[in-house]
Amino acid sequence: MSRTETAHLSAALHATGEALYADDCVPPDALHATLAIAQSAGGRLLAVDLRAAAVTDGVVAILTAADLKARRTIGPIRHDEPVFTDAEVATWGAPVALVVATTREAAMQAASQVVATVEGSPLPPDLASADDAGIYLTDPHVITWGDVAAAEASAAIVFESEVETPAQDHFPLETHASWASVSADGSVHVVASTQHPTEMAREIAAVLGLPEALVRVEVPRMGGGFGGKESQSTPMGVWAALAARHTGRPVVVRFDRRQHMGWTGKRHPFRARSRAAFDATARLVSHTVDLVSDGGASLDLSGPVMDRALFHLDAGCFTPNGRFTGRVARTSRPSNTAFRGFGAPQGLAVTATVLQRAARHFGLPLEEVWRRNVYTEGRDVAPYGQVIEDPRGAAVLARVCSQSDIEELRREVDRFNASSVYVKRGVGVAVATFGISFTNAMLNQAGAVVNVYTDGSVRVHHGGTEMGQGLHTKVATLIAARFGLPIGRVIVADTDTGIVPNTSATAASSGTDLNGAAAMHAADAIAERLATVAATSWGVDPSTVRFEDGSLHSAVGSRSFADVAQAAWVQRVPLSAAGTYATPGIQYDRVAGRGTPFAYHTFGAAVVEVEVHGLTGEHRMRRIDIVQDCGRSIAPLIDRGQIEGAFIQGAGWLTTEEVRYDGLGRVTTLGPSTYKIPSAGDVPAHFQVTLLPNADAPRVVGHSKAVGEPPLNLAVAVPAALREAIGAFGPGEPILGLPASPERILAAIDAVRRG
Ligand code: MTE
Ligand code: LUZ
Ligand code: MOS
Repeated sequence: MSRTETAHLSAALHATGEALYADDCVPPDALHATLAIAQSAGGRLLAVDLRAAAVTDGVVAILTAADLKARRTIGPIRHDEPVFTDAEVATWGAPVALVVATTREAAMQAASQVVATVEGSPLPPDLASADDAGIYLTDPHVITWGDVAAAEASAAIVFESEVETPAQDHFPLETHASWASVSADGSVHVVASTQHPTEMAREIAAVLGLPEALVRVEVPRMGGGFGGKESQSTPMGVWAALAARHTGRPVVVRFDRRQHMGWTGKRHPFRARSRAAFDATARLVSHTVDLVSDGGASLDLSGPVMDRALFHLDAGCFTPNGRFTGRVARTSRPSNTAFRGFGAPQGLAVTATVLQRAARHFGLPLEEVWRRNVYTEGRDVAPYGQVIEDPRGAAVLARVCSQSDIEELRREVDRFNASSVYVKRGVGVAVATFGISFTNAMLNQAGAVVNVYTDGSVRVHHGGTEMGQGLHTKVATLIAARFGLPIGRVIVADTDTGIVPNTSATAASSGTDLNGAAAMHAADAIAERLATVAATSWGVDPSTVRFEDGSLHSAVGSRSFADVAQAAWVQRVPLSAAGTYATPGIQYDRVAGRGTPFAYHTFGAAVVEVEVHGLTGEHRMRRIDIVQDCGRSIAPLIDRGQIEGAFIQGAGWLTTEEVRYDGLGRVTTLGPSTYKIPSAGDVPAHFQVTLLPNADAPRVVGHSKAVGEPPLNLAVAVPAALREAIGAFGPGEPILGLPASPERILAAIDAVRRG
């Protein structure tokens, strides 16, 4: 199986702007719907006055809670989100009505005329006040192991730290959008921008009171999801379907950037209180951490996000004793949700900060402290009891240190800092060990259908969605290689719950692992049949038939793939197959805090050099080096793109991106003028990404490893580098608030100078 550098199958369409997204194919007779919100951050809804809105030009219908005839609430885990608010207003964006009109402008105009009367007071507006008031969405999840008291008693040093990590907007270029139409037989067809078409279909069926089999959700492609469309696209489809049934016409619901940013959830802010004990050799001997996250108004996916944060508090480091607890606070903010990394970056950020304190205390380079602590053979049991198989943290770290020539880099930085008064440089290092699998074991399953046509072309349907990450390209690459065909002969169809049902979200970086394996099972079944057809014609054993260069080969001859497909059809041998996959060997007991939640782990390491301006607090990255374990990469170009994109997205989270809320929990950063995601100019000229060589992962499809989220975690190297640079301004310990805005960097420099 040869692997060439396949580009993203949609690369040309993306570049020319010809790629089609959900709302590019809205029928011309479609109506436009938009939400009317309570215009209040919380309390009890007493009345909704629709009179002015109803007489606005172009308005066709206005739907409210009174129009709900079956289930009235939705939500990915707990059904605690009203489709339309009829009692508690929990957050600013609470929807009280859906205004349907002939144009988007008319709908927006009318929606602004809806008047809701709300009485009472909102929930706490932020994590700290909710925690103080004891308002939570979950019970604590606790993982304890070993003997903390004994470990601390014999430790060389114990650090107490408080670490807060901020929110982050997903900022997909394509905002939320779905449109729906209803046929005469009552069946519902939805075209949606969602990572989870099955959940959307299920919730539409429940809210409309229909059998799931009558609801079909299709996903063409997304202009980015980043987790923001794992659960929070679902209501878009529900609203569109309700309105389509009510009016008998296709209806499109889309959020503009202000609505998207103002009304939808972000990455969860976290607060951590940590007690970390090290022995005299700078090895962690115990770690006790209390995590609280800001869940926002409803539960959404906050439970599993907290679980993943707890699982990644180990930072891929062997910690013999400890206690991790996590609890989700309830606030008036829009419900926070999945975001690339899914809690893991928040967990890693805590322990990475602690390791850096240890490095400073022991006078060791940060990479040396990582080296002494990462899982290695024999020091390889995670806090949750799983043995980390084939740990590669030390390998990626060693490679990235030599790739970046870190010793020389540190010498140069020291020389520079010795002669530069107002500008200082720093080097940051991080290792990211990321567990692959949904932590809820049942979600780790997938399905696919493969059709071979008599001309030898192949069409693949699988349950995953394409959001730019290259999933379809990877699946096409796998199937093409299985059949020995050029990738151009394999078409991956748009995702469709009518063809592959009961899917999981395309999330947890497992899209290729799960759907690729399911598609391979289907392809294997067809390949065996084709091999038998060809082998019979040659009088050889089918197991000796090879698929290569567009043909089937044996010791006695070759026939083209198309020729064999045609012969199979003539012999009435089926050319279609369905395949499924379920990850073996995973389970987790949440009460015991023990199990094997992950199929395997991925490993990455980064070295970053930054420069900080002491008068303005501005900084820039000068160099980034990354080594990432992608197993045997299925598509190296795509993996490289994922690593670069994820790292820069993580750097944005920790530096320039700052979601602001007012005292009611309302988002005030509603567009790119006030919310700064990184752009091409923020990427340094030296940005070197290497895939760990000879890294086959034997039990994963194509012997590859997942890549979508893990490298985002490596961005914790950026604040590490900033702290080193800030530390060069004076004698004090650098303590840096996040995101590391110029104001926070200046404050940290000030404190360091004062000692
Ligand atoms: N890459 C692009 N271009 N756009 C995205 O929205 N989402 C990320 C990652 N890479 C995303 C992306 C997230 S949050 C996940 S979980 C994975 O892609 C999902 O896809 P995969 O499982 O196929 O890797
Ligand atoms: N979604 C989910 C996820 O439901 N469970 C997970 O473990 C997960 N991990 C990463 C991203 N999304
Ligand atoms: Mo990604 S946060 O798992 O959608």
